[in-house]
Amino acid sequence: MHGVNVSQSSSSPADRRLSALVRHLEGHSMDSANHSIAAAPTSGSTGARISVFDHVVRAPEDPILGVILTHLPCSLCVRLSFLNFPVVVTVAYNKDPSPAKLNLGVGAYRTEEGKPLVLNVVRRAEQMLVNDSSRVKEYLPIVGLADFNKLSAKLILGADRLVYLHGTSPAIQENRVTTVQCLSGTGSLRVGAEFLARHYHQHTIYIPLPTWGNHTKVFGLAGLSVKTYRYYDPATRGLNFEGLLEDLRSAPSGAIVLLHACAHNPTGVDPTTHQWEQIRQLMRSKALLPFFDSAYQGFASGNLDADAESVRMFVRDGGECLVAQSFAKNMGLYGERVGALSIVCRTADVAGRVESQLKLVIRPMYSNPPIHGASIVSTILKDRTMFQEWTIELKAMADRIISMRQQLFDALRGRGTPGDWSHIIKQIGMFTFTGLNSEQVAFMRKEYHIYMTSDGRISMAGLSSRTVPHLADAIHAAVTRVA
Ligand code: PLA
Repeated sequence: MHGVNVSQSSSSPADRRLSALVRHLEGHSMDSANHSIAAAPTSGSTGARISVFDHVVRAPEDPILGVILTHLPCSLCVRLSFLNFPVVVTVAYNKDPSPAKLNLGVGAYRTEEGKPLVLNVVRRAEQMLVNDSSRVKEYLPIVGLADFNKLSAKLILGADRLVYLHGTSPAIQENRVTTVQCLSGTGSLRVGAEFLARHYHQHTIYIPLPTWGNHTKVFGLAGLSVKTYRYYDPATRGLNFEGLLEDLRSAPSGAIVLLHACAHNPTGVDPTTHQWEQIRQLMRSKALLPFFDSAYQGFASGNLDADAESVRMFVRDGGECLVAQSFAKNMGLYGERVGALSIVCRTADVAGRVESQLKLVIRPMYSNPPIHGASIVSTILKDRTMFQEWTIELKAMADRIISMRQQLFDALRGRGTPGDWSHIIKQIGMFTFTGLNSEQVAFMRKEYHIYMTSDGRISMAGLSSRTVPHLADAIHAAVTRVA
């Protein structure tokens, strides 16, 4: 509270309203006796009009999945963006009647026709599941579907060369990995975070600056203390490698470090193999614990092995790490919420004990995970033909995104748009971190009906050859007309 302490008994009604408004804006609950929630009856029969939830303040919308807040006064916008809540969000796009509207906010793959895509191999797997009359809908074990867990670990940890999940990581062969099925990437991060908060001696986690907005909340709510390490350099629109090394060097020994396995969100900037190796050496020398977030395996380069290489480097050295995996993007299973948390340990005995404790995290949280998505994934991963079919469809999605980068870059060059736009083709994965500022983003929304997050991130997966010219026109206008 910023010195606001207006007594209810001695203040005027105007003072009291002001006080209530301040409390509302600052998210504090009503605390005066007159508004005691305990005194408010829950039954409607007494005629009471005060809800027991009257003190609940409206929460800000999610910057990526939420609804746009067009009515916010500018002063509040400034305050919210200062607090790291980008106020421009994407789903309000649905309310926009313009036929030219374009949603480049959320990272969800769209076809050249702008339609969501269900992979053929996924449809086929679902058909097989439907036709299999032996399938039942009983609860899964707390840790999920055994086949799914085994195959997911192989997919990410793999071996030096992965030919249809053949070569196996030594960590898997030695039984040192425990894998539990979780609710997509987010759920895997959350379960891992809860486990670390209970059982790991260091409670500080370093996350890159910037990073996916939900990281701060997932780790903070689990009880970890969240700090950042330098990652992106706006001047070069590339990696601030020296800053990154310096920050990790000065982190306390044993601290947890969140690393994006590939296709860093939102910047699209990844370390090179050589830089990864330097990061690995530094982290191992300081006993920093790697926690990989792998939300885009196969989506970045079109190659599942190449996109897992950073993780495998850390597993090959025999050290420990955590990996959160998501099948939302690479199998297009966004709404199935299917993912896995693997914890690579030193010995099989430790892995067994870790798994027993993961069960204690999961059981009171959601008891056990859902069966359908995991069944689709394991059906595909355990069949050689289906696996290969998947890799082909996955590569086609990645290639389309890469070609959108080239087309957008060419369109801006063609228009003579001021600035160096080569970062569009250099960045990797689903997003381009354009470098457009929040005023330019707002301008593009208002004048061109193009929606993106207010940090200037655009989802390349939402673009098509048909919409590139519209986006290029908008960027050109924004850069030339809005400072
Ligand atoms: N980690 C990173 C780095 C992500 O970008 C996302 C999703 C997740 C984890 C979580 O994915 P999942 O739980 O759906 O498996 N980021 C999206 C969607 C694509 C979102 O914000 O939820 C994004 O638009 O940034």
